[in-house]
Amino acid sequence: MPLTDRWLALGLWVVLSAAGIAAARIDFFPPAGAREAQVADAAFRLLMRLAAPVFALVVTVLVVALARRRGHGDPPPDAVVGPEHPAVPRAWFGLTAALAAYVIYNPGLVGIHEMRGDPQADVVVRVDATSWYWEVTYPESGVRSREVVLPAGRRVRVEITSRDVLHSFWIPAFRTKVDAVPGLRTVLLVTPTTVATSETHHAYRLQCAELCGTGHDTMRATVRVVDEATFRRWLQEQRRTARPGRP
Ligand SMILES: [Cu+2]
Repeated sequence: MPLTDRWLALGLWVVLSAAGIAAARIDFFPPAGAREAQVADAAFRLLMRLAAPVFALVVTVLVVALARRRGHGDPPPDAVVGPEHPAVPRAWFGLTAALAAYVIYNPGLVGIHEMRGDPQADVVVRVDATSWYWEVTYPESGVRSREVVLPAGRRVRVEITSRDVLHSFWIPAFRTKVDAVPGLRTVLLVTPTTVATSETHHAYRLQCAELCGTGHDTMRATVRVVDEATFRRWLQEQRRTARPGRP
């Protein structure tokens, strides 16, 4: 390849890589309302920064091949089949394999440990999915509700199941999502960080994220993250006003 083409290719790669790395700073997501959401967003940004130079190199090679290395007609009988420089594909394979191994470790294993490594929780919430609504129970206080009320700054263990078909528990502000499976109690550990409600931001809603029938899109519930004193008062209030058989 002529020297000018090499410089052009290098320049294109640098510009595309820089654009990809800069794009990782854009706020793609709704506000992160939980410690786990911050971990997920940091993982996304790290993966984007690592992937940008790799993808930029693929695009650069493609552009150079199309613009400068096109042949005309049939290839000559003595055409070289295979790489011009055998060290290049070997280095490419080694580098991308090393990157893949690294991202399995971080943010893969490191991120899972940060999100789920500590099984301790301050509050337990049970969520039962039925086509097409959610029922929320606070077993420590015997309260049942149709909205999810959580204390900010406390680690919450959400135990999820379904009474009929597969559903999925998803609060966009928390990022993480867990299937509601009939016969199983799946677990989501989350630490809400910000006082907010469905009225202040639409990302604070419990939304089914598994296609479950004609009412799937309407299968949502209000989410309210409140300070701990308000949470305790709400539990007491619910207990006082609860009637047998009333959800
Ligand atoms: Cu659904």
